[in-house]
Amino acid sequence: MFKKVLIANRGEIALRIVRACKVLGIRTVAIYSQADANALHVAFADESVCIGPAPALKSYLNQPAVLAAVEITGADAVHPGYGFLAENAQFASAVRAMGVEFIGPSVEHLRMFGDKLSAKAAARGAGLPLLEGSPGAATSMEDAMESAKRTGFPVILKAAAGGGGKGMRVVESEEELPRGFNLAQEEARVSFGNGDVFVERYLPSPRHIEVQIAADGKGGAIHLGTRDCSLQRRHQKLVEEAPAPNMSDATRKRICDAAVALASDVQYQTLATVEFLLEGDDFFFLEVNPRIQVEHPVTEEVTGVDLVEEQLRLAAGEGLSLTQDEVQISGHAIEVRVNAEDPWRQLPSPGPVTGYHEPGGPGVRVDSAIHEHAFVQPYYDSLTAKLIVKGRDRNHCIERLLCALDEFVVEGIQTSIPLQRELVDGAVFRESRMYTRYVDSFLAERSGKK
Ligand code: MV4
Repeated sequence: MFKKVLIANRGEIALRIVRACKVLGIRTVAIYSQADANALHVAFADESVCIGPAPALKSYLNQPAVLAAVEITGADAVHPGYGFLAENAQFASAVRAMGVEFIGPSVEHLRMFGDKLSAKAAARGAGLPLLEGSPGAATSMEDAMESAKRTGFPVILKAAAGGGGKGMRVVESEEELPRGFNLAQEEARVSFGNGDVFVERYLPSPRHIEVQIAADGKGGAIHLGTRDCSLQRRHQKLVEEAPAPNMSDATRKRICDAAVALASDVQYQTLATVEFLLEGDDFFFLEVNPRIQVEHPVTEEVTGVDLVEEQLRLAAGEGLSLTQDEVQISGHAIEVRVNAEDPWRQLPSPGPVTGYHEPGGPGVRVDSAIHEHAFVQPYYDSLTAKLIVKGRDRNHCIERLLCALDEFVVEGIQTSIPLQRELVDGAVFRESRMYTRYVDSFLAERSGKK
């Protein structure tokens, strides 16, 4: 096992990684920007190094500064968390070139899954169901039109280098295609420096279902069940749960087997999430997230597996700690992301926290990076804490969650909690009828009523 892990991240995930390392007897190094000198992840790590000024480009995304911190602290592994440099193949390669382990997939797999077209090709190779569309990048407007007509409208145009919704455009008809194609291509070029765009059949109201997998790099792979992340706004997830509700056992088995087949086929190593769109009993491969995800705790709560520990062991070459038969899903877990934002307008709400009380009681877990004297920085993502609640079944979990949300006090800044409380208390969520555009329609209806 590693002796000293440098955590190339901040906030709740940095703290989560510190905790997993401590349990395994690994020393931890925090890196921090000048704005984060008083942050909790710095306080709880064994060592810390300031790597630059507040803006992420000058600190957490500044590769030479992060690599210098690795060098001077003598860390033998780097955990990138999520976001920042977690899926950066160049960074992973630079870390490994120093003889230090990057706790994540190989550079080859980061490249494979960083490009949506090569990810789809890998999924096709492993026999996963895909949405019809262009065979590769649409090289011209004519090419895109030909694929769209063959697929049938509506179609969606997606940037090959995209992800998280950037560079996507829905096109309803032939007439709209030229404009949509040019806009998508331009947005892809500006955002990613790669204008490749592909065509896919558009599903108007699918569910977003994902499967957690863990793999040993030698073709051995297991899944840790499903999550439903359909409650999103502007591609930011608001509520996630495990297992995905309202799915037949047969569909659940097929989707989990598909995710394992892909991981096994490409000889993947470490953790990943395989994302799908689900419509009725049909599911379609979307993309692979080759990292620990924000919503990993709901899977931990229903499987009893510490995913960050598992990730550390896999990176150290120790292999999987359990077999597929040993993965047992029990009960239900829901996570609410506590974002520092105006819940109705989704505008960031940074500033000093003046009062803070975390909920408690059975089945309640809070992964947080704030406290009653914290300052929420304006420079970074607005995620400040995650409330994860477990119950014996979904209804029990919802009741516990509502109590916990009512107890959760954060003063001085606005949080997303009031919106999430209304969402999880509503009939659509209670009856597991969520779909990807549901939050938008909920908000449109709500503002109409006021
Ligand atoms: C789609 C889709 C409908 N049809 N692809 C959004 C993020 C990126 N991972 C893919 N996304 C979508 N791809 C086809 N062919 C709808 C979405 C989508 C979405 C997916 C999951 C959760 C929320 C979403 C919100 C808007 C659009």
